[in-house]
Amino acid sequence: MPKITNFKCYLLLFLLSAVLSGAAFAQNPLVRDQFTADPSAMVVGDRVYVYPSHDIYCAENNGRENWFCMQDYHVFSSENLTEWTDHGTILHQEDVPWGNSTANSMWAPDCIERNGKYYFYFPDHGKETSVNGKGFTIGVAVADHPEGPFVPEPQPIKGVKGIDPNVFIDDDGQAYLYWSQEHIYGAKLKENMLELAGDPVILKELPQEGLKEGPYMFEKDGAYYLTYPHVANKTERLEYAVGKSPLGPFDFNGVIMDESPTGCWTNHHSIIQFKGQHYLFYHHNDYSPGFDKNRSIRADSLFFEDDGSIRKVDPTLRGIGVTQMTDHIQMDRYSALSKEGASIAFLDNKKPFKGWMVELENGAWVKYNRISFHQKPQTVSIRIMASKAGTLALYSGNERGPLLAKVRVSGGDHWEIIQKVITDSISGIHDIVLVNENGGKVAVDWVKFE
Ligand code: FUB
Repeated sequence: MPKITNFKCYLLLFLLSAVLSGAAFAQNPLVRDQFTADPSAMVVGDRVYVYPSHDIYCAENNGRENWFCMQDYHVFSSENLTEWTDHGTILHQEDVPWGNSTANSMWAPDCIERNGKYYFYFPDHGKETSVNGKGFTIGVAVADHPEGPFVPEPQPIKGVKGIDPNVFIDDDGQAYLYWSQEHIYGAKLKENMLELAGDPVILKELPQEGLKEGPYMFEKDGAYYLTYPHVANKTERLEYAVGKSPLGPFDFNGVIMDESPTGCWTNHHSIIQFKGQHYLFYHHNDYSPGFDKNRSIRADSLFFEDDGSIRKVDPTLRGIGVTQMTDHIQMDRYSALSKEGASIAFLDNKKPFKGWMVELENGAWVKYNRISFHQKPQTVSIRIMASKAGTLALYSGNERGPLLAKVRVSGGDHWEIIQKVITDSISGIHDIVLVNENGGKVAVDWVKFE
């Protein structure tokens, strides 16, 4: 019988607990086994919780083909921004007492904590409204914990018609609800977080032309940032306006993220500060390039200039967080790629959730940054497929070294896992670069150290 070492035991237990708790390993997109959109991120202590919409595919959704179809919400959390745990369904359309249980309209939500309770705001159609009309209103479900269970209130919030709720609590304790319906609206909330405390106002200093939706408010250094997706040209891009109070007036200040390079018509975001760094959560349609109502949530770091303006965020595949050396390091979620001879493709076009590979022509390279070598690795394994025999070089830092391993591939167009002994000692946090040094085209799935 093979001897099971302590290390193997821990690894088995870790993998088992990851499978049981629904852990997902990050890079972009963050969630890798289902469609997710409209991420609303919230920091609770040492963890980040993300409340996205949950897109599914319905061939004909309530008579409207190829439209959004969302029946429930999951919540995901992480303490390292790398491993995300799926806590499962927190609210289903059938559980909303006032909602139309077949509307498939559980659009973009938000969640906020107040006095130890978690208030989850979500749009839905009421029982009486036409599901394809402008019948959206906004409800609240309340929980004692960020992962639920959430209990929906018997009625939606009075005086609110629209979608995309966002709640912000100012330093003086006053809470505000924002939402959209042709315009972006804002209103004070009562202390109970369940009722409006005053009439809604239209936040009208925003661009007049083109759809605006998905408001997200935050405060930094006394400035109130009203951020929102806006169709300035063909599809939504993320913009922001700044004011001196939560209900404005606001001045348009710029673009946070340009239109999606993957052709996703919508974008929808949230911004948090976690352990001293700001992050932008948003979505593209990574797993569904041909149908942009099946989206995937992502995150990238966000930076402010000295004058308080937001530096535009370029969407990356690498995303955020530090990757452990013992994880499958998905090189196709690269931090840098050679300009020529390198490309990304699905492993299986018919099964997108299997993920991607990076294809490297002779001389091309791929770099992956921020890997934690928490123990000195002895070996590296690479899952690879090569058209013909050749050699790849794996470096730490950049393509000039130090060299970690030379990997000889046999060719023959089949996937193989090649294990090599590491030639240099490495510890701490490092980047790695894989270079196709000679031979034909290779496809690389992942790299892993032990
Ligand atoms: O997810 C459905 C809708 O698409 C959201 O409510 C909008 O913000 C857009 O992302």
